[in-house]
Amino acid sequence: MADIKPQANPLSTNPSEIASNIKYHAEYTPSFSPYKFELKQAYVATAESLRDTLIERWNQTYKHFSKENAKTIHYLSMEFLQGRALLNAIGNLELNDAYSEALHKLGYDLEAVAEQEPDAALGNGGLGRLASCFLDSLSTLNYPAWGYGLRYKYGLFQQSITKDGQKEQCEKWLEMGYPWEIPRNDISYPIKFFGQVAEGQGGKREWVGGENVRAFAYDVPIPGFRTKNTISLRLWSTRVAAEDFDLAAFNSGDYSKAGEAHANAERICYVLYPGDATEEGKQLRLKQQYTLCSASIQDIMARFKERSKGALNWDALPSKVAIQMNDTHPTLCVPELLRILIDEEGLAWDEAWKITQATVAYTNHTVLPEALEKWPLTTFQKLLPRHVEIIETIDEQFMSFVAGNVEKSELESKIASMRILENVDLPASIQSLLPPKPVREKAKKVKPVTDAAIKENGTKSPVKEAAAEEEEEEEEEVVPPKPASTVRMANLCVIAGHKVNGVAAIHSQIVIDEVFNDFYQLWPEKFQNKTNGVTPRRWLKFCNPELSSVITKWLGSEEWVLDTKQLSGLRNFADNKELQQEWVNAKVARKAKLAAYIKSKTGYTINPNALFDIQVKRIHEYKRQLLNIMGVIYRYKKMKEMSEKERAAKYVPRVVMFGGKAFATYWQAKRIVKLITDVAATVNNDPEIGDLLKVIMVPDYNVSVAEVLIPASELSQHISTAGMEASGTSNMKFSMNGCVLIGTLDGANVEIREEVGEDNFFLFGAYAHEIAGLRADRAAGKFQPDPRFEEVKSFIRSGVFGDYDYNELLGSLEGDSGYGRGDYFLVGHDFPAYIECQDKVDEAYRDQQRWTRMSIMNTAGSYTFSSDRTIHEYAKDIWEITPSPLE
Ligand code: HBZ
Repeated sequence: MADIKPQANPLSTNPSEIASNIKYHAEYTPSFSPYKFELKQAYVATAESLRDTLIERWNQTYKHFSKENAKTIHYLSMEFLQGRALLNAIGNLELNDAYSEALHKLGYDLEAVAEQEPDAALGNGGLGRLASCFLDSLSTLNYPAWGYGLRYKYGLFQQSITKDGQKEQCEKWLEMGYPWEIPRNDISYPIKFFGQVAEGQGGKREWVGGENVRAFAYDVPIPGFRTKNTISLRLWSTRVAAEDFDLAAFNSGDYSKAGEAHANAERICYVLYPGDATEEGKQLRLKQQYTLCSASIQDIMARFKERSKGALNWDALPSKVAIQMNDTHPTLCVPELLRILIDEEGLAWDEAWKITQATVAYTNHTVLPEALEKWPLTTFQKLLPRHVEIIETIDEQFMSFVAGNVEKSELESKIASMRILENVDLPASIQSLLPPKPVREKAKKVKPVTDAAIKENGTKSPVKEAAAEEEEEEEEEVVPPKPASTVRMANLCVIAGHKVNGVAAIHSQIVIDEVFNDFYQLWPEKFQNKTNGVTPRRWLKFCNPELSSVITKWLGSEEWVLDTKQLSGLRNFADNKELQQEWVNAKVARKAKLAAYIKSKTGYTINPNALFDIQVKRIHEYKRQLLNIMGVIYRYKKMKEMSEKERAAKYVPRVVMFGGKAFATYWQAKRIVKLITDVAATVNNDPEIGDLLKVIMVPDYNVSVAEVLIPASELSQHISTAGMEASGTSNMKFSMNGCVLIGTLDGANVEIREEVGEDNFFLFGAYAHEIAGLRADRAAGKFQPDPRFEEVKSFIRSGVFGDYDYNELLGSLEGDSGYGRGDYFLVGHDFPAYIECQDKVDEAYRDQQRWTRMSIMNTAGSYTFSSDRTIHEYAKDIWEITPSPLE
């Protein structure tokens, strides 16, 4: 170590020179005291050394894109779940050996150094991780692309698991600095909120007054695999520009007034999804969305102008720019693009609308009605008055379009379901198109329910009270208070986007048949499916080197990393004993690593020979972690009722692992976490059960934890109520890593099962088309719960797992308890099928040869779930872009 001199060797691939470059960064671009060179410092200096190469490639890539002036995709997302970058960058650049050796010379181990990196967790689940996989594929496949997001100061909260369940702590990924980002101090845009719209010269709309902040760019280079192309994830961070600092207030000693603008501006990028129960919270969320959209649109337009070289023609924008809205969070890019084109660039409405429509497209990721974003019109009006005018115009023009395209008798209901503004009076132009209302037999005296009446009635239902009065005085009719007016973001996306896509075949069909069926009738050509995918670099090659080497050996080359179709070639060897043995060895190695990890994080010792059964995803009622843990409880109860011999004969040893975060105010989800931890505490300490069953709640599930869990998995659970999970992407990662899935016919499970084969997938549960009928039956009191389900609920209530009051959780599974929606997610209905299917899992696992075959068939069948395939499809069918490799 002593003989390694600090010296800048930015692009070297020679281990000694890399070591010098790392030392150079530790000493000449230090983020730490130069007297220390410990693991943390070694990590930062190593990251900075790699960054040199990334910056070089990044510069060349965008210079090249600019020269080619190729059409570019701009992927706008409120979430990017990047995870760690070091091993991913080293892997994509194929510098693993060089960096290992360089660090070795400096006295460090690459893996230990990489462990120092905090996860960049600027997202909360599948939607955010999908965006990150897409960037990896865009870069690898050489597509001209930009990712756009927000640089949250605090990432998704850190979760700890205590005896009371989940606790949240603030996350601090930026505390030690983030060596992967390049602050672009020269790239910033003004963002305005509030103010008024005034009429300027010639009727021009002018948005004046209000509050101003500036969004500053931070670029995170995204290297591709086996290519020099390196694209950028541009994250915006908000600050106050010097000219908006209130120097007079500061000098007069009014520091809070002077500091207010700073606090307001910086708050925008503090956290992802701040609570939105209050008006302030709603405003903050809209401010975040608008910041992302406005800064990105200004950036995109500035680049277009620059590349136009004096021959500016906005009509050409769609031939150079594609914008993808990752769910509805970036919807505001529609009115923002229109606003700039019309108010600042002077285009006429029709032209601007045509350009906007041809540029933007929308991906839907959910069918849950409560997840389809709606914002109160009043909040919108205060914060973005000019955008409301624009949205009103889109709404009105859309309604006239509907009037020309549907039966007159249906017009009112179609407009009500599809227009953007909800509970807003129809403009006269539309009103006049509706058929006249049938004349009532007898005009009634109307008694409106006023706010004052509601207050007077206190907790009594004003509607019931009024109804009682109506009985006495027949002439009166009660008119309920007018519901709040809202802006339906998804409707705006569908109307404005030239394409709308779902993320798995079954989901896209539900989007067409149910969620947006009225729109589909109008524009069938807009709707597409783009089944999700995951990057095989991070999710197989890098996280599971043991299995990757086996795959490479048997396929004869490593081409599968870029062409996953080749994985299907493994089918030819699924019964080969030699491959089976190597396959098992790889899995065993990863299971040992996971067992050590579990020990270090939870203190529990798990049996590495047990079946590793994993469910990791956000905690949500529809994902049914509750079904899983109730199955575990049933298993435990039956084990307790058996003799030791019977137990051993019926069950294979299992470790059931859960991981995932519950949104901080989602109480029912937090109760599920609490139940899991209570069950774990009882089962894991039961000497009678020993290694036959262990339950683990893995704390603080994130991308890096997934990279440890997934390669070690043997069974994974994807057990959502059919029709509710748009796609799922961890199902793809598990399958790719030779894990067998137990699941419902939901999301991408459907396609995974088709590819891996029915015999290699444990299917159970109601089908999507049956759900509505089952819910109706339930509501009509026709559902007879299985006695085994009732047994589990009573067992929990008996206090075996502690004295926590589980009535609110269990009540959600009952029809008339008043606690929930009458088992809306049909846990009770699917329970018997689920536990019977789990018995089949035990049986299959007992035959290790059969199991290994199933495992190989899963990896082989996962070939189509690469995000490379997904990105090629988006590129061709939606974005119309082509690759533009360097050199
Ligand atoms: O998007 C997920 C879907 O649940 C999952 O099925 C799919 O695979 C994945 C990628 O397409 N959706 C989310 O992760 N959604 C959110 O996290 C979300 C966040 C804020 C919202 C609504 C949804 O307001």
